[in-house]
Amino acid sequence: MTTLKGPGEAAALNGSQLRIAIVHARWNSTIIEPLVAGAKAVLLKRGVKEQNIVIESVAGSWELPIAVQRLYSASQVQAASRPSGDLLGASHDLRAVTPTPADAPKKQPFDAIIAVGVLIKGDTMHFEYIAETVSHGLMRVQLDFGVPVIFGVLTVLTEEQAQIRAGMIEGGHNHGEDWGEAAVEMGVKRNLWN
Ligand code: DLZ
Repeated sequence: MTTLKGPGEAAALNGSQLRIAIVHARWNSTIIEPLVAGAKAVLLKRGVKEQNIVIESVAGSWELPIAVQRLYSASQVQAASRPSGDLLGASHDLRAVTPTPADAPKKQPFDAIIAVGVLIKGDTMHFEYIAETVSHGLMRVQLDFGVPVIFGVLTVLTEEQAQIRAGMIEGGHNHGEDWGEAAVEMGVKRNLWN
């Protein structure tokens, strides 16, 4: 079915091989919390394993681009320095090779990162500067690093608009769920297109 608003249905996606990060701002935390919960619930529904979902926070939305950039870089370094099928302990003794337990976190770079923030317009120009700069910053990270960065930043004029988009008000819809879907879709497709 086609819808006027929203992304519509993607083909059934299997996120079981994905590692996904959610980085969220702490400003406007009562709205951030349901958005993050909604995103995480969809990741789990799509098969992403709990241990492969990393959630980090930063003070405000302004900090999101650098946080996404550093988290992704760190995940690349980790993946390069620690092969899967891990050698726990004595790495020269082949008898010490221990298979990675099924519930161990994956050591691959993140397949997608969701950046979550809530910017509410105030009386000054802060909103405009932060909204525009953060949008550009997140786009830059995703293109420079080739990792999908899901734009989970609400830029709203009132708190009520944000609450509607966090599904906190009757008739609203939790956009965090859409961000979770987008992360799985882009994680899977990015790996196909590699
Ligand atoms: C300063 C500020 C203001 C006024 N409003 C918001 C907001 O609505 N949402 C948000 O995520 N962050 C806000 N911040 C904080 C900035 O993003 C940033 O954390 C600080 O300027 C420190 O760099």
